[in-house]
Amino acid sequence: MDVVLERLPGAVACVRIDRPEARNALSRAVRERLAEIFTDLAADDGVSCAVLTGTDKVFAAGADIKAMSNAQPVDMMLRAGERTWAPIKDFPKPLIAAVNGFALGGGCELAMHADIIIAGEGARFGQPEIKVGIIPGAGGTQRLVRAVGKFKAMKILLTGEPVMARDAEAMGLVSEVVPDAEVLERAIDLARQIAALPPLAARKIKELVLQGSDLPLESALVLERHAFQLMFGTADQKEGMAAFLEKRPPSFTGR
Ligand code: DAK
Repeated sequence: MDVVLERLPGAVACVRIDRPEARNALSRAVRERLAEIFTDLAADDGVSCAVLTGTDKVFAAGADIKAMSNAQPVDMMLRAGERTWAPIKDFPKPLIAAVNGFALGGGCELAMHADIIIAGEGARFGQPEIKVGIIPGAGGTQRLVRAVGKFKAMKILLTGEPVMARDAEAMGLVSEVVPDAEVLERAIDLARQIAALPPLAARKIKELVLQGSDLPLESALVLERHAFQLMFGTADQKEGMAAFLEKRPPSFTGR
């Protein structure tokens, strides 16, 4: 199995890409399995937050170059790679990427599909597509510039050179850097912390941050206002506020 799904206590799922012999290159089989898993997790009421990780040496070295090297434009159109990325792009629950080692090309783009990125000190992020004569194909030219700004993004995209975790953190591409051996544990702890909070509020926050950042501010603020009002129809809002006022821990139900 190139992709392993583990359901963990605390409403957390851990998805691990495990194809070390090809540095976790995102073959069609890997992408189809990821798509299947994220479609299932989206519908699974027992999962409130997911962690996506690789091996201790590599998160993912990008799309499978061997499978693309002789392709023609029509082949790429017919493969419709975007189909397999869609369930990750549209995953409605918080997603944390736990990155050790290389996150290159499609691997860096995959990490950027997450909401939070925890990286090991030895992690490296890069978009080396230009070195093999192509450009990023899963949002690299768009998500990277939104994350780090034009001048950092251009340097990474135009040189193809990777950046180390600490530099990635400084430019806003990484949420937190921890020692390599602690990456997965930290990501799972964080996932449990988030999963213990009202899941409907978490989903709305994710939806608003992602949709709102591409809208004019006034339209985004209207979306936020409506979602804020909607929260008052949830049992978790009543419970959260009652628990605060009664000075007791809340017991959220996800309703
Ligand atoms: N694809 C296929 N095989 C790969 C691979 C890759 N991306 N990366 C590594 N491998 C394979 C190597 O070919 C080698 O295979 P064998 O020779 O043993 O058969 C094996 O993994 C070990 O690789 P290395 O010997 O190179 O291992 P090292 O530890 O020395 O180096 C490395 C690790 C990750 C630094 C290095 O392997 C590397 O630079 N890999 C290539 C990184 C890269 O250029 N990535 C960008 C690929 S292009 C799309 C969406 C997205 C994309 C495309 C389309 N659509 C929605 C349509 C994305 C494109 C890309 O990502």
